[in-house]
Amino acid sequence: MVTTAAVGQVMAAQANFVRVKVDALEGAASADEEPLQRRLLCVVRALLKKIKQEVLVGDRVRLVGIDWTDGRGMVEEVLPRSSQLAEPAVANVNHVLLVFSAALPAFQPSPATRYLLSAEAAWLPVTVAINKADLVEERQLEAVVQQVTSWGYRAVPVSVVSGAGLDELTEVLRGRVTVVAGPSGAGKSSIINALRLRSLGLDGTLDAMSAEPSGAADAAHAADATDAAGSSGGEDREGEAGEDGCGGGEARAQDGAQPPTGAAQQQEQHRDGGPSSSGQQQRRGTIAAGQELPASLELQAVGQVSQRIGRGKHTTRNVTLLELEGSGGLVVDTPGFNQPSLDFPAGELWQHFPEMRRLVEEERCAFRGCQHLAEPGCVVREAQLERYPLYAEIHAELRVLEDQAATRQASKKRREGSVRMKSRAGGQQGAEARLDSKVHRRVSRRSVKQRLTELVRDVEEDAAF
Ligand SMILES: Nc1nc2c(ncn2[C@@H]2O[C@H](COP(=O)(O)OP(=O)(O)OP(=O)(O)O)[C@@H](O)[C@H]2O)c(=O)[nH]1
Ligand SMILES: [Mg+2]
Repeated sequence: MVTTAAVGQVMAAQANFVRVKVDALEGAASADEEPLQRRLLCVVRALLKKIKQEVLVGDRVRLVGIDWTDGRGMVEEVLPRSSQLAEPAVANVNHVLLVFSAALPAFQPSPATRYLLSAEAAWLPVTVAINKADLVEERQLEAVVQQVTSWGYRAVPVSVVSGAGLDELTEVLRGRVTVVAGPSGAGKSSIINALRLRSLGLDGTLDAMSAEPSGAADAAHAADATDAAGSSGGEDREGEAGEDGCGGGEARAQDGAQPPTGAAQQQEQHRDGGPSSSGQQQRRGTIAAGQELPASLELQAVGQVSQRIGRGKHTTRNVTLLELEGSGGLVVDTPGFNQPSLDFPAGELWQHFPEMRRLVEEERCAFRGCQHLAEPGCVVREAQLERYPLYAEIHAELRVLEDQAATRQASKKRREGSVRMKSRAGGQQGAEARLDSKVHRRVSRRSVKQRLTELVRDVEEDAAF
């Protein structure tokens, strides 16, 4: 019997396709099939789209209509999620690894705090990696690690050049589904590549991959040259090649790494320019020097840090779920952005500062619902925490946003009023109460009929798949 239904996890998503790794079958497989661990290129059932059921990277899904020969299938159902992040949009994550660099770009408490807050707002455990340890003096590195530790986080110093900290990170990520986030250029993709190669018993340091580390003299040169060329107004498209993760090929090199060539050489790749890209762009890839890479291994693209603006160039463009062999861990590489947006109530802010949370949990703040701002005798306010001024600043920002939202809402209500005029027969105008949209209004028979017709068509389309 040939298996045509299975369960799997969405590893990558783009446009109308998702790439699903199969991990359980419904029914028996035929002897000549090896469906487990297969990656299938899948469409999403039209009915799911109709009910606005999004299919996210990380989702566990039920597949039907599987064609093992062509490697295709259809997502019929999204299984219940244990968590869902909005930015990046990923499901079933249970840990966040925030990557900052000690230098290039330099570690700065204020932007770092905003990244930490946006991770905290997802109510997930957070670990911090301080990357590029090779670029700073031991003393300087220790100071940053101490600072982050004093905020209440586990901080792991890492260098993808020397390999320091990679074993510790492997342990931190073991058995977890981790989203890796942080500023562009901090080295998220480099760390992920290094960990994945390490998990296969290969050398994943930048040297071995022949990628140029930040701070390398020729890297500065290359970055300057790119900047000087004015690469489409600072919008560097490096590293986009092959990032869709949905190409359907089992053994496709994703972000620069190629199937084994055995040679430590730079490789150029090309990609058709998308609508926003100005024609074809070339980019530098990474190749594991003299190492036998499994043909199915897809490494992430690694970009340069701009010497001019001191930031990364947003090399990673898509959210992708990647496996760490042996440790059972899954990691999600994400595009770095410059400043994460904070979108939660000001009253919740203190809970996203672990050092404040600890003080309150130890019942050292006597006031219920205390905002730790103006309340006299509040121990949190008087504890002289290093990040307290940042807390006050961000609290004020969130309050302004809340006030603006409330004003907008009130003026919308005022504008609309509670009565509306309606034309009656004979050109008469009459007043009637304005109902809250879509609350009291009855759906017209025509729309019901139209919806049913569309539904029948979708069901027929799915059945024909
Ligand atoms: N010196 C040094 N350079 C590093 C290290 N890790 C990464 N780099 C370099 O930092 C630059 C940016 O690395 P990426 O891995 O592309 O950074 P990213 O965080 O994924 O960036 P985005 O995808 O743009 O968000 C590259 O030139 C890497 O070679 C490190 O530990 N030491
Ligand atoms: Mg990246």
